[in-house]
Amino acid sequence: MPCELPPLPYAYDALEPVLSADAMRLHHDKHHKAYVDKLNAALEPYPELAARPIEELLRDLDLVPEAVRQDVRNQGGGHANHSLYWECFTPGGSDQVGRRLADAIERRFTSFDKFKAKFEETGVKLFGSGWAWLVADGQGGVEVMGLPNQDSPLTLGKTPILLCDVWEHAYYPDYQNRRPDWLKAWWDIVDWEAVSQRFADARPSDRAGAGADTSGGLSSGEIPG
Ligand code: MN3
Repeated sequence: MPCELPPLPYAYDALEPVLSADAMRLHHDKHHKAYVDKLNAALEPYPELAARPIEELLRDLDLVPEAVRQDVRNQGGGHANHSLYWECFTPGGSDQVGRRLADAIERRFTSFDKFKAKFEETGVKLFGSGWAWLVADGQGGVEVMGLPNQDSPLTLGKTPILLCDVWEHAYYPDYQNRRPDWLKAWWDIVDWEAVSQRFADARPSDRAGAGADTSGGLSSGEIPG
């Protein structure tokens, strides 16, 4: 059962002026679709893998056959990440941060403004292509992470609840080389109601503690490959 490109949950021009209709069309119809097509091609010889949700394969990446593991990581990650990404936005944004999530953010970052600064800094400093993430840590808390390429926090036992694309294709059409401007502007379209719901739905993870003794933090390159 091949993966399908999910339709955008709003019109192409619904996120203007933060993201232009042209940029959205290119990003969704070309870039996201390319990940879907390449994932389907890679999984064609593996119908039993193709039948499983991509999030499940990313969570159990070390169990995916080696011959196709890198494709699941890159193309499958690209598909899963973008699918969630579109769900992070709503026209005009929503500032309805749920109580539990607001508390978790304050516990971790002391204030919402400091969280935003940390998130922006993570996105700006990420070298090359990748994503900035807000994740549920599986123990009732949240963390900000920067991961390269299409690597997913699912592979690290975390539940992604918000992500910002800092690949050049995500912001060059509207912001050219000004990545910091993109990271400041994108807050205006974030759907905090949806993000809060994802945090409420995040299950405790039996793997969240694994590896915590190595750094206690989240740097890139911890994903088994
Ligand atoms: Mn992208």
